[in-house]
Amino acid sequence: EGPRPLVAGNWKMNGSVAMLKEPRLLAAMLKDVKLKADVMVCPPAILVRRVKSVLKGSKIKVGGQDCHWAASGAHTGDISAEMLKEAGCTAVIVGHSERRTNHGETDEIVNKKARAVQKAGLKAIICIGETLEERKSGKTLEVVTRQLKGSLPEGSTASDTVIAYEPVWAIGTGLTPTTAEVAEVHALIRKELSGLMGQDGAGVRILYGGSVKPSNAEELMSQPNVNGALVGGASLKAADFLGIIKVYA
Ligand code: G2H
Repeated sequence: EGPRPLVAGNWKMNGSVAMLKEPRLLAAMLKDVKLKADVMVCPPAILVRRVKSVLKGSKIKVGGQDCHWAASGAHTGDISAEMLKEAGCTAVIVGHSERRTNHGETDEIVNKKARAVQKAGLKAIICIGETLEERKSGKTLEVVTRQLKGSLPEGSTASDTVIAYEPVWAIGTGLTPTTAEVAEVHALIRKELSGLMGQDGAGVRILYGGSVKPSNAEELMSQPNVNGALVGGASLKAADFLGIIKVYA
């Protein structure tokens, strides 16, 4: 038996006050469901407090999508892990491929952000994953290993760290790796985590992300070392997200 799974919804730059009906609906639908997994939604930072209040009394957790590595200071436009914590977040996604690609975030930057998240007492959901070019040239395992080693702060523990494997070519494209490909990468990540963290490596949740939907969730989530999902598009509608969460009902 592995760690307790986590299904986290990454809204990306989607959402509005009108959309708050979705988490409200989700909370109502999950109210009496006994789940074998934790559930989290990660809305844009400006909606965190409102989502938090909509989810009052529910088990559903709230997370941020990114943060700065500093706790405060002259960083126009940025927000810190401390701020997300104060708003009610218990985790922050760092190093999503959209951050790495669109904002030039390197493993070194992701590492600093993850450390800031952990220092604030939150869980860092660290994203890694290869591009299509890297997959085609047989570099997947090498890239994933390099990103993991570079992005995982020293001293990380099973309780303050979650890894999300998201093949870049599977993000928002409807394409997913085969179950064998997913299992292969997750096994590698588990092995590397054990090398880097010792015993604690076995307790780290390794999520799969990239075009997870109700129709493929069961199969993907049943692979060894897959301890939940990071869900983008399919987390925006309560009914779709529920269809994925139900794997753990
Ligand atoms: C991958 C995922 C969520 P989607 O980025 O992080 O998005 O499920 O839309 O592919």
